[in-house]
Amino acid sequence: MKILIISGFLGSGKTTSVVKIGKYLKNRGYTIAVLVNDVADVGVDGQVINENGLESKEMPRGCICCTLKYALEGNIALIQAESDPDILIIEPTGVAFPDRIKEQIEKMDFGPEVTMGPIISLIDGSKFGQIMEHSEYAATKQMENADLIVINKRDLMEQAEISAVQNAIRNINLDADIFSLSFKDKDLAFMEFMSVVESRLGMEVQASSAVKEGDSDCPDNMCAANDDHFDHFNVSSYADTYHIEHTIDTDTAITAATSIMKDLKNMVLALNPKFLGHLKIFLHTEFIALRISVTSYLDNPEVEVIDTDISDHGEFTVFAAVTDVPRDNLAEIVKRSVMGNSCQLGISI
Ligand SMILES: Nc1nc2c(ncn2[C@@H]2O[C@H](COP(=O)(O)OP(=O)(O)OP(=O)(O)O)[C@@H](O)[C@H]2O)c(=O)[nH]1
Ligand SMILES: [Mg+2]
Repeated sequence: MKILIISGFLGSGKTTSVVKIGKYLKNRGYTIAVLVNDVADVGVDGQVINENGLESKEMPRGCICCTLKYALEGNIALIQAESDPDILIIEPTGVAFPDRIKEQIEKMDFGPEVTMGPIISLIDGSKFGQIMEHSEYAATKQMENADLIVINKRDLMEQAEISAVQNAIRNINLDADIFSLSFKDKDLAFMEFMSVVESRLGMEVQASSAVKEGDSDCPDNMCAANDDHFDHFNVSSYADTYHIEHTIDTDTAITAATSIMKDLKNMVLALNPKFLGHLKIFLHTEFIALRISVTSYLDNPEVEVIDTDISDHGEFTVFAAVTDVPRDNLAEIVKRSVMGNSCQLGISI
């Protein structure tokens, strides 16, 4: 089993890339499992990944690079015992440091059958300036120890901007292969990227000792996490799941999720007009599965309908992880946006 870590700040496109990379590798004949870690009490990404036809296990409530390292060990052992896939893709939280995770896994005793593949770090190229301005030290750390760095969301960038971000990243990491991609769209560059990923997955058996004990220069206190607050990016998080007590049609589901997201974004803006992070809603009913995301003060809510065969009772999860807003306020505005809109749209939860 090879382990592929796909890291990157909140909203950089990790889950989107996990789905795309996972499906690609599955089509190439590899067996795949995904382990996904969300910062808040309730996860969203595991549901999105499952709906896209990949096996995933979710680890909510904390961060696998600090508070959840023992749970990480237990989950990898379980996956090894249960399905022992060719490739285990790990999506850490957006506030995790990938070299810490790699270092911890290498200290765990899974035997020679478990080896590390490359660390992939994503950055939302269209928000590179804002992210570096807010959290240069932590964002730099996420890119420093990556083997492959992807400037994602190329579709939102001009060529000159891509080149400038490439140069800035080259100054941070002299050795990594740097790609600019759009994981969301069909993109020829994705095939080139995947051929490098596949060849790295093949050769990493020898390279797996690259991070040795004590190599990580990320001090323990940088990963301090209390009450869903992650100090190094000053990110707080809150999430909750709501059951819909009756059947709702597809239009009502989309309208409800979009209105909740619009209100939530406006309420976050009122508390922090320059917020970064990720507001996301995952909703499914017996007719539809969809997710909506906002990854900063600059974004408009984006609805993505997921092509799925799974038909289930109505339920949705609202997740918020943003910079410089206290967790209590986040909890309150998530509840207010959900209650206000459900009531207005006649949805009982
Ligand atoms: N325009 C554009 N949007 C993208 C691209 N990749 C991802 N997105 C969008 O960015 C938002 C966040 O994507 P996710 O894949 O959920 O990001 P993430 O890094 O997994 O987020 P967290 O797990 O919450 O940290 C979603 O709305 C995606 O559709 C891309 O290449 N271009
Ligand atoms: Mg994700």
